[in-house]
Amino acid sequence: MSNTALLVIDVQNDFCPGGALAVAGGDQIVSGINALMDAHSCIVLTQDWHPAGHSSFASSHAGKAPYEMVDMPYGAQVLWPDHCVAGSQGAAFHPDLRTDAAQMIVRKGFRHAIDSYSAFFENDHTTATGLHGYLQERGVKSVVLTGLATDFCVAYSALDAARLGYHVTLREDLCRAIDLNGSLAEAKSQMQAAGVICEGIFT
Ligand code: VGL
Ligand code: ZN
Repeated sequence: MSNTALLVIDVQNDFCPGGALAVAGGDQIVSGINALMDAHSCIVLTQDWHPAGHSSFASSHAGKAPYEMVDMPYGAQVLWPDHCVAGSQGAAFHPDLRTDAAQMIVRKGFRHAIDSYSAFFENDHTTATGLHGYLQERGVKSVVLTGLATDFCVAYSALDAARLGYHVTLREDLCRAIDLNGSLAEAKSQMQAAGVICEGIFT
């Protein structure tokens, strides 16, 4: 539909098997996302895009290990293995993703001191990426979400999209999750409460 955008979140090498922050089965969604592109006239890709030494990396915090938490000025932050360093092979899209079909690529997480899971706002929930303005100017009213990871960047994007007033559909079969300490169940209940429609239940 012409007022619907397909958002493909972070289908990058580092989130696929063999990558620095590999999501189980992350590569299995690529062909389905490629096929779904044929049904959309507005296609946006996002790319997690961190400077070396980013504050979300455990390696930037003395004595901290990946998956531990720290308090940042904007709230609690999970510490991750170094991943998606701008310009690296790990930050590149999965080689089979049809990047040619996308009209817009949003890079996020490029400020040293703040992480950005959502395609719309950084983790302070205030600093905009510019995607909302782009979608508004293209007359988009609905978004369909796919990509990695269901319980972090996809969920944060879905929740922000709902808050901004878009009709939001999550293609759960075209997403894969990290599932850290119950984060998938938590993300799903938050998305359901926000009115996000979940389609293509993945079992
Ligand atoms: C993501 C953790 C850190 C994601 C990005 O794409 O879900 N997760 N950076
Ligand atoms: Zn990241």
